[in-house]
Amino acid sequence: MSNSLVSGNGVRHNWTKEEISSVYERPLLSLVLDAADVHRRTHIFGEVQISSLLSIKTGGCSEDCAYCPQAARYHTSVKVHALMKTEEVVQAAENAKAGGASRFCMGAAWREVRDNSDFDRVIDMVKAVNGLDMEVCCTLGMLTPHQAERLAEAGLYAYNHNIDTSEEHYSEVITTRTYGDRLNTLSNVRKAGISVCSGGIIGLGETNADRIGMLLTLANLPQHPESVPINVLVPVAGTPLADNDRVPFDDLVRMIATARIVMPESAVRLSAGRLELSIAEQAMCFMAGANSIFAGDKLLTTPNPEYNADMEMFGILGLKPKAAFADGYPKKQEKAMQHEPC
Ligand code: SAM
Ligand code: DTB
Ligand code: SF4
Repeated sequence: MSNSLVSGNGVRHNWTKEEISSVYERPLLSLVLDAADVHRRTHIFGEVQISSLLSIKTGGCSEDCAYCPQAARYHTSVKVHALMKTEEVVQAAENAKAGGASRFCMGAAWREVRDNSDFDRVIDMVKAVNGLDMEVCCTLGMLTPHQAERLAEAGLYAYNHNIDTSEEHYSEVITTRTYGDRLNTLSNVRKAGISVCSGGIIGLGETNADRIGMLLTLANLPQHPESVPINVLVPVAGTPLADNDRVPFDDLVRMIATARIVMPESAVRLSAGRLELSIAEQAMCFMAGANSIFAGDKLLTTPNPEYNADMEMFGILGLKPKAAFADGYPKKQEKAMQHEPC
C-alpha cells in the first residue's frame, strides 16, 4: 500500500475498489499499525464512546432480513412487544446514563416509520431523553424527509441505518427493500442535520469483495457517516443464517482497520458479536481503530457482555469513556447525498 493512502488528513471520497482492497489485504499487523497511526492522528487514542441500546418495539417486523431474529416470518424465540411507554424508556435511559453511557439508542422492529400515534410517542421519547443530556439515537427503519425533520426538531442526535453489506450481495440477504432505499433514508437523515450512523454485518456469507464494496459505498458518500458500526453476525436459531460459519477474528480486525483508514474521522463501532471475543481480541480491535461500543448486557434481543466485565476491560486496557456531545452537533446539509454507482 502506498503511504499516500494514510497520510495527511486522509479524508477522501474517491476511493477505488482496488485501493480499499489493497488496504484490506495487507499483512495483518502492518494493517493494524497503519490503522493505529491514523487513529492516533484523528482521535483521542483510548477514548471510547459508549452507547446503550434499548429495543422499544420488538419483533413482528414485516421485512425478510435473513440475519434478523425480529422478522415476523422466521420462527425465533423473540417475543413480540408493542411500543414501550415513554416513562419506561426514560427510566432505562437514566439507568444507562448512570452506568456511564453517553448515547442512548432506541431500536424499533419497523420496516419504516409511519405517521401515526406510535411515531408521536417516539418523538416524545426523543425529547425526554434529550432532556437527560444524553446523545439520543434511533433506529426505526426507513424515514421520509419530513419524518427525519421531525426527529431532528425533537433533538435527535444520531440515526442508525445500516447498509449491511455490498450492493451486489444485498438481495441475497434482504429482498423486501433495496440498497437504494437504504441510501435514500441516509440522505434524508443527513439533510435533516442528524448525525449518520451506518455500517454493516460480517458473517452473512459475503466475500471479501462484498466487504470491500460495503466500505467503498460508505467511504464514497459525500460525507462519511459519523459512526460506522461493524457487527459480527449473531446467529439466531430460526433465522436463515443461523448455521453460518463463525467469522474468523482476523477478518473482524481487517474490517475495523480498513474502516478506520478509509474513514479516518468516523467513530468505528465494535458492535454485535463482542460476547464471543476475548479481552485480547477486543484489544486488537481497539488498536485497529475501534473507538465505540454498545455496552449493557443486551443488544436489541441478543446478549452482550455484562457492564462490569466491560469496565474491567476498560481498566485493563486503559480505555476511557467519551463524554456526550464531545463532537458538537452535525450541521444541517443543504444538498442531498448522491449515491455514485461503484
Ligand atoms: N428495523 C430497523 C432497521 O432494520 O434499520 C432497526 C433495527 S435493526 C435490528 C438494526 C440493525 O441491527 C440491522 O440493520 C442490522 O445491521 C443489525 N442486526 C440485526 N440482527 C443482527 C444479528 N443477528 N447480528 C448482527 N447484527 C444484526
Ligand atoms: C447496529 O449496527 N447494531 C445494533 C444497533 N446498530 C441497532 C443492533 C445489533 C442487533 C443484534 C441482534 C439483536 O440483538 O437483536
Ligand atoms: Fe425488521 Fe430491522 Fe430486523 Fe430487518 S433488521 S427484520 S427491518 S427489525
